[in-house]
Amino acid sequence: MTAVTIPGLEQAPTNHARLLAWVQEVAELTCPDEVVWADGSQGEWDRLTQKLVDAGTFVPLKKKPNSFWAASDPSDVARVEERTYICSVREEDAGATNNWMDPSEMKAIMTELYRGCMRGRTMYVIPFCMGPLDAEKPMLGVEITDSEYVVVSMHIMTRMGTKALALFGEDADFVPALHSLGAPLEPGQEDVQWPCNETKYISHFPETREIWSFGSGYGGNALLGKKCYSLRIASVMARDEGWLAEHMLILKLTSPENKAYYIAAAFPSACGKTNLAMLEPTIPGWKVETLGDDIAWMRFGEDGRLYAVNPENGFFGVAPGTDYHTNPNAMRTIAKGNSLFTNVALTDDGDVWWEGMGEPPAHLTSWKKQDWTPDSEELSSHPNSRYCTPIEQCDIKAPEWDDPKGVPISAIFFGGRRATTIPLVTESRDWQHGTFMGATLSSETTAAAVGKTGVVRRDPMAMLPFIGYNAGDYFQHWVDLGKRADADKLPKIFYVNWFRRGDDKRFLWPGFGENSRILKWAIERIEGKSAATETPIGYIPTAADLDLEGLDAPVEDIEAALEFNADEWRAEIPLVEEWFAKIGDKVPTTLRDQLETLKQRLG
Ligand code: SAT
Ligand code: MN
Repeated sequence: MTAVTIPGLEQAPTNHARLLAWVQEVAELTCPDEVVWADGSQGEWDRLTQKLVDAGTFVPLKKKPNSFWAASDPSDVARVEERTYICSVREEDAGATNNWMDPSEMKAIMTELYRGCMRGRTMYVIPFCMGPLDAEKPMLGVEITDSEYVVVSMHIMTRMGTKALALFGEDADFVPALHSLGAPLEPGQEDVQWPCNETKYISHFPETREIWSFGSGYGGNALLGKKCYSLRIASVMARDEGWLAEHMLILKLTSPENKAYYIAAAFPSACGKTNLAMLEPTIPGWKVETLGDDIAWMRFGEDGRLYAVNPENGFFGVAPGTDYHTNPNAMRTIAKGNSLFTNVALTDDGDVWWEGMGEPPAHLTSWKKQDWTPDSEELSSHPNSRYCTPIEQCDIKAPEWDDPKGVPISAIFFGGRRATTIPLVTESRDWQHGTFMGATLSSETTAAAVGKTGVVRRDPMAMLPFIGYNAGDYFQHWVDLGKRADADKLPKIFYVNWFRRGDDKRFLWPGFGENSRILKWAIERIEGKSAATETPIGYIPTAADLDLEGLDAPVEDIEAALEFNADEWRAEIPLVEEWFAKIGDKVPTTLRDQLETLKQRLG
């Protein structure tokens, strides 16, 4: 076979043989017009954002420097969980919570989809590094994509381009991540503003650490360093190497005595994780700084504590609901510009707007590119619309956010969105009990994934769509880590629910900045300074145990939010049993014992 010549293919800025061979192979399969190696430079950003403006995909914002508005195809707005596959060699290694297909079968199907799929487009090769570039073992990847939107988003969300490629040498290990919109252009064919394909596959090959994505341009399906690498593939690496890759924010909490604590917290998508990561405490003297809003990689340090690193370089936050009241720090971060906004509304004077920002302007262009007025029946912004902005320009980033050592975690919070049953906060008895809380975590579904919203589903460790292997084995991994570690060096685990409702359906807890009161109580528990009552489900504070000074909420509501209700919990047991039955034989004995203990305590 003679090698095809594709402009740019020969100009590779690396001698890395495996990378070169893979790029050649993909180019020959997908047939792009040219190949471009992304360098991550300002010039590249300017060139590609201009190209997207010319194509009608981006509208430059007049009110925010170097920022752009994009509206996707109305069908391509969220992660597609039913099209997301874990293609392990053995089906049982994907487990009951993942879609599975045999790797060679999937590769055969997708190879045919990829054949010629980049015709008429440019193929970009994006070397990237998840986590700090100066890590002892930098976590490298290369995304090949035919989407300029993906390249510029990767500029924000990852460390990429020349500085990442410098770490590859001639033989460094990397995760190959192939992405195509699946929208080839015939000669003369005019492009659409958001190319994508009705057929979508988001496939992961855990044994060979590969990612193949086709048909979608949406963040979680297309920015392959994010959920695909940093959670699905990294969770498999973490299992094999004895660490944790988790769907968690990382925040630094400093007390009035100037003592710093680091907290990691897992919530399902669109449950206020970004808001908590950037919280402004309402209690005097306490300070929050942020290290990350979505993903934490946690490894044991030499001192036996768990240290967390954020693999990402930007925030990809849900826009609706974000404003100067709920998340002033996110607002200040995006106000600096250098940001992308997808599926929010565009104002007539060239700014962005979304539901939750207060009084709407008299006229907007909606995310569907239609005229919108306050009388319109539809929302101006898609509920899963997003801002994408660099961590670097967040005023409250902790100075150590980029430290390759990571930060020692004192507490882990698991949270969900539940109208009933789950108290505002519960402290676990120990790591294994905390693992049980995490493994049985539940939440009402949100708009972050395609499908019905508001349905209660189990979302273990907020990782349901992100565990790259069998969920039972994943629980076992958590149990084993706890057994291996020195118990008093492990983070304390808490279960929170900001979303409990009263009989009249109103929220019982005001949330947002007031959540600092719960963080404070948790830290004081760790310090042995605050009280709690033991209940069958763990330790729960009374309203009197919390610092509620200056809180504008009726104390009866707080008590109702904190209530342990035995009847509600008895009703929860069959749901947990059903969940464990779904996971099957691999549910760890330790967790089955936890369930038995709970049943006995409930009587
Ligand atoms: O999947 S994304 O990372 O695009 C957003 C989310 O669901 O958290
Ligand atoms: Mn997330």
